Amino acid sequence: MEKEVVLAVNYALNKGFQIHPDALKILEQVDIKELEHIIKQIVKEKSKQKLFLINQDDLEVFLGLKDDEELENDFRILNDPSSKITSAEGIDGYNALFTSRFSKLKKIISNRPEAKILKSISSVISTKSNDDLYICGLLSERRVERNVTKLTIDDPTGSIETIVFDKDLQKIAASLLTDQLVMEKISFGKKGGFIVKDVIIPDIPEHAPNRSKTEAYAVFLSDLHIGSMYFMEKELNDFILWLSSPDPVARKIRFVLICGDIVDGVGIYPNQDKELEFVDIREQLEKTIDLLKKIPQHIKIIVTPGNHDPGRRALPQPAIPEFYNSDLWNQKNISMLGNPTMVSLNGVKVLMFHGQSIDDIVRTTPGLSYDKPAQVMRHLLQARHLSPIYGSQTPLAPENDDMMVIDEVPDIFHAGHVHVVDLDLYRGVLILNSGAWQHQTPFQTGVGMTPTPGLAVIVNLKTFKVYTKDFTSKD
Ligand code: D5M
Ligand code: FE
Ligand code: ZN
Repeated sequence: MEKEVVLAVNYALNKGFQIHPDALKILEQVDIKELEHIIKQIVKEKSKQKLFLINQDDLEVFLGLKDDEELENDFRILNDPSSKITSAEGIDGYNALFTSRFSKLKKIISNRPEAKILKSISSVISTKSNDDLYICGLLSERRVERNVTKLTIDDPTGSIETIVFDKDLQKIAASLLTDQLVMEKISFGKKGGFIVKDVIIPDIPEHAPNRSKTEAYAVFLSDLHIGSMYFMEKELNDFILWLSSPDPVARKIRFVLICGDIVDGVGIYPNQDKELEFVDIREQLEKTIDLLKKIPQHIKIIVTPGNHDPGRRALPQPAIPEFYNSDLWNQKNISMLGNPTMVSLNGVKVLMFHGQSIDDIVRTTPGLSYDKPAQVMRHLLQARHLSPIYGSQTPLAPENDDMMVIDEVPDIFHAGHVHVVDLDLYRGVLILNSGAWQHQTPFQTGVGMTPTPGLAVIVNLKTFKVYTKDFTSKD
């Protein structure tokens, strides 16, 4: 018997305990660095219970070798665009999309008292009044000229240019995202023009999140980029092996969420083939399923697409088509869903969105940056829209229904895309960006983007406590 095992056994014996021979067999297999801690904890717990025999069960429960069957793993799909995608065409399609966006967001803002006295833009333009008026519309343009900010907003009746003089209101105006819904309190200027006296956005109310009744954990991942030369296979594999280990946290994991850029794809950017280990999309997906199959069956895996995955590029995206890899679709514990999607994990509502729009927003909104994606996500919650800016880099499909509107406030808002782990809590909603499993690419080095790859973001669904576990080797 190893010296450490003898010491542990003597410790228990000196405290008046007996150790069952089956328990001893397990003790002999435990990592010797952990032994002292484990035996002390078990002695402490069992002393409280006045039970002075340490048996196999005690050790299995303590080491998490025995799964806690009480842990719930209730999974539901609350909203998946995959089956709703219609692809309306051309100008008519975009008119329909924006009409849908306007009416859905107007409904969201209608719980504000001011919404009861909203005037249409055409009626405001054609009348003159000394009273303050309220209007609302989608922000089509923001211009900063000398000391003023000009906001142009559109509703289905017309378009109006409004002027912001007030310094504080100009700061709010600077944080607005193009094509988001804005409500304005305006007055008629003495020299003409419409002066903005207040800016109101849809926003989310203070939110009391749903919690899991039992201490089940979920792991949040994204941007694996399988197939890329920079994919961190060793680190992701270590993470997957850890899921089957006796680590007490690993034993409680019931869900793994993968929020887009599962594979690196083919033909996504110029000369991508020079940076690919697998140049065939099917090979990339085969590699993916080989890895995912190593995750224990009692863990539910949710896979949603990003801009590198096969299928439609424009938002909303349907699930990665079965056509490319039927194995991914045939696993009992894998759910293939679209982007964005809302799922319920033991009652906790998680909104998953890859995060393509973050690029456009960082580029056009002062004060936001790639190293703080959670702040950008906060703006999306405030705008109640996942991808407001139209006509920039993020392609939006001309759907009749704007599925990118955040109708329902989630408990957890999960995105990826920018390869940086970041967390925030906004009005009770846990915002998290799950980083990546790809080393910094030459493109990212060139533009000065510093990713934080190889971190698993783990959330206790009962307490909402967040852990990040680093799988990058330090040697
Ligand atoms: O994107 C990862 C991040 O890097 C995301 O913020 C976009 C940016 N990125 C990566 N490649 C490009 C190119 N070619 N142009 C502009 N921005 C880029 P990912 O979706 O993982 O590629
Ligand atoms: Fe990515
Ligand atoms: Zn991406």
